[in-house]
Amino acid sequence: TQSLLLLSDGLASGALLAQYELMYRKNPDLAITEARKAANAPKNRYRDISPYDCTRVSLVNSLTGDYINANYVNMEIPGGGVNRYIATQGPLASTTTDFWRMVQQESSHLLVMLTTVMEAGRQKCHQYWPVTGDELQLGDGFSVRCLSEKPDETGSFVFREFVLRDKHEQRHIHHMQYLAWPDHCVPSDPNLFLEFTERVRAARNRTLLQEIEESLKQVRLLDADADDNGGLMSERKCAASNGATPEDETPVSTSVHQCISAANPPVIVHCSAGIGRTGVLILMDTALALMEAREPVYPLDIVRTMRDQRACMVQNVSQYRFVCECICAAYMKISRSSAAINDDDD
Ligand code: PTR
Ligand code: PTR
Repeated sequence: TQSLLLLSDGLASGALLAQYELMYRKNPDLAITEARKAANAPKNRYRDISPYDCTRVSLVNSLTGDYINANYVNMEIPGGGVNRYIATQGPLASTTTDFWRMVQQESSHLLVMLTTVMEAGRQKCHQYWPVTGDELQLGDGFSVRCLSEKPDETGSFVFREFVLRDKHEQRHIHHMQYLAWPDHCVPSDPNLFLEFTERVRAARNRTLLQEIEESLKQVRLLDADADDNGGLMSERKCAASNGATPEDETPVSTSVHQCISAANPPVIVHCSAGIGRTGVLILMDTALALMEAREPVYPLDIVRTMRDQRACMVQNVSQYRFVCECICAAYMKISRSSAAINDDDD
């Protein structure tokens, strides 16, 4: 309630927006050098939108170098772990294989797309997936197939299912696309935007749960193995699978924890440049997670944390105002539903 009052007062007085205007777009202390190298420059969709070196995603399995215009964005939720994202540009035709290599490398299951391929007669993103039933060959036995494509009831979103296949593995990917949201703008309907964000949260939680179950199954298997081998095998294997050096004293709970954090893959979010609409969605999703954890929401602090990981996130003041209004609306929705529950109790 305190946060809600601060927010709605700040919006009404304009103070909130004035503070936003004063904030740096790019953290001046963070270097951007890789993006400017001659070999990497053609991999950027926009000359003025580049990833910081320190948080950029470095590809280990690309034949054309480790560079991609993408940053890790980690948002800590006190008492609730870390919401992990990768914010990236809409792939170019020439970076499509790199994009899918990133999805594979990061074990991501969820892709969120906040642009359409064409807007106002201009290409905003390469169509980096095949049509339903088709497979797109990405070279070297690597491919992506589209299993299904379903619009939602309102025609505002499209949901797709992909299978990403390499020689030795295959991975199921969910794709969620928001259709009616041109760049530099805000969505036409805040309720639809809230609904979309809630759906992204639900999809992430579903896949996260599946991953945790999978990891726990592995731990149980390894524990059974350890019983056979009389000792600490499970921790060793688990730590090794995380690239960590096993400590003989590692308690089992620590190894389970490591497995679970390895099972927290980032949600990959992109629009055209990967800053405006992508920033809005990550801000909203983080605010909802904070509300759920009963933590206060300070939108400007969230924007700063995001801009310390990818420059220019939440591109303009109208986008910032829009999210602040949506956060207020989400607060009201929560307080209405808890009031309704209290009424039921009476
Ligand atoms: N030109 C961008 C815009 O107005 O959207 C903002 C921007 C500023 C983008 C700086 C990137 C920047 O990084 P650099 O100073 O390294 O070019
Ligand atoms: N130089 C481009 C421009 O200012 O138009 C960069 C750009 C493009 C910036 C799109 C933001 C954009 O929006 P979004 O990040 O939501 O795709």
